[in-house]
Amino acid sequence: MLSYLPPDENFLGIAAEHSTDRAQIAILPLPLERTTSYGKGTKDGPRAILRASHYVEFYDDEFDRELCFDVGIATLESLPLKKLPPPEALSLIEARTREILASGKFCVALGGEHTVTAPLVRAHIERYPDVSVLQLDAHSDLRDEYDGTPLSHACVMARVAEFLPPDRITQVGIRALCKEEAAFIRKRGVHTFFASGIRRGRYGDEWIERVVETLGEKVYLTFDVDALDPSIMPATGTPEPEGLTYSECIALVRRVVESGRRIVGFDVVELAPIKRLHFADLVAARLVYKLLNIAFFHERPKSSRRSPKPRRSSRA
Ligand SMILES: [Mn+2]
Repeated sequence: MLSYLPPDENFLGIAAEHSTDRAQIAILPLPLERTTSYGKGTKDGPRAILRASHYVEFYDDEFDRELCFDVGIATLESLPLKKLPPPEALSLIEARTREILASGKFCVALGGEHTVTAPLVRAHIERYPDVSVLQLDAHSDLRDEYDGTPLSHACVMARVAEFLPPDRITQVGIRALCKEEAAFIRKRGVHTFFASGIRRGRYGDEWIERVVETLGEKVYLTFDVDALDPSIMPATGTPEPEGLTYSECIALVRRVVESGRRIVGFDVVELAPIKRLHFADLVAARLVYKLLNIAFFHERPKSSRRSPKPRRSSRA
């Protein structure tokens, strides 16, 4: 049984009729923070995104629609991850994700540290065995262990590569990794698009096409907000210069869908909100809604609605 957050706490602040059982989209807040290495605060990420989302417009000009009313977006209560030992916390995430997918909903997880992605991918593989993983990130996260634990956020893709063939992982925006991770990429066939390579033309002008070609028909997207340049996304544990622009990320994800591939679920992780720097929270909230608009590109709006949409007043 899934329980949902009320309109004053849910994603976008939408009325109950569009944000409960009938919704096609489920937002799952995962405030996990165990192994942050530098800046702290990822446990506050989901709440900051939900709060900022109340200032994101329902309407998207590119798609000319209000997706939240066309398909519905329900926000689940946060999982009680704080008191559990890490392996149990990850099992709980996997079980809840399975439950969401079994109910026929599209799952969007909000981190929290990147560690949450392993159980999310595992649950999606069960439903979509041939899924590819597209990882937008500054860090390749392929270390075997970090700070003495294999369950660190810095190891999450190494954990994923234990149950998903490494050549079904595509990483974009990478600009910080160790020698062993570089060797892992070469030997195991991970598709890695380095930020330096994108900027220096290593993949040609059509680098987005090169990325998309590596993906299968179904794609799980894991978006570590540190993929973005720190100028637009400073609110993350380990910000790295020479990041991607917001527009580049959107263009890439859009191209995935335009190429006929399907995004089957995604997460946005590693937001560590900075007090009085609320623009970064809003960037993350807008990103989530934009990614949803892109992922539901092919879903036709309903021809009629049962009742008038609730409207928020002013946005000024
Ligand atoms: Mn990461």
